Amino acid sequence: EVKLSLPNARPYRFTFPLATTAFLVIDMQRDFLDPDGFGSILCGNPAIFSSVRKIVPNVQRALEAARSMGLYVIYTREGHLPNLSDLPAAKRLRQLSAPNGNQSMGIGDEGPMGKLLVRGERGHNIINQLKPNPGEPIIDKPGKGSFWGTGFHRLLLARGITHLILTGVTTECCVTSTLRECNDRGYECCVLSDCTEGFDPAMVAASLDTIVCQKGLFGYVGHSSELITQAY
Ligand code: TIU
Repeated sequence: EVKLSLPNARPYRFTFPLATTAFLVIDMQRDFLDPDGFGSILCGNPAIFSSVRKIVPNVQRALEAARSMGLYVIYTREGHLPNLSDLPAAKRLRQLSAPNGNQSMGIGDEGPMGKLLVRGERGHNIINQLKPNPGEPIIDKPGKGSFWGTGFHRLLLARGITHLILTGVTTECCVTSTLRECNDRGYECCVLSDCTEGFDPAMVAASLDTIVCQKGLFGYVGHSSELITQAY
């Protein structure tokens, strides 16, 4: 069995078997990365919002390394059915915004890239810079975590996945929700710190610190440079 590692990960070296590690690209959708997407409208702060874009080249490089190593690449997208039958009120009512006193907008409302966070709309799709390769699975999820209402767990079990390397947005929301859900199900997880971002720098930092607290309460935090070094 071939094992690789990220020696300088927090809280200590992350070792992963090549054959049973998945590389996750979480919610790198126009709705979270484009200035007129759901995330921008929700976040309401163009300066902070634009910081999520800076991880795109890092995720591109890490993804290419993962593919060249033969890691199992899995994408996720957050979004809802066009009739919103999978959108609970508890989510709909908490994901609204009214920037600059404008009319409040939420999931399912018509935005510049189609209905916000709705499957099949332009805003819902993965950004062009990170297009999935043919055959790479895309998990469409109605929640922040990747397990509820999806075939994600089945996919991991069918492949015998034991370890996951996580990238994507946002750190404080969908990335840590998925990581914690994976941790409860027995998966070893490592987030790449330069390949994740969020809508609040303090929350991003606290989210990453919480993963590694108590000698790795939820998992590891590593850097893409160490993954890339091993790939070539
Ligand atoms: N992908 C993801 O994190 N979805 C969110 O709703 N993020 C927020 O920060 N709200």
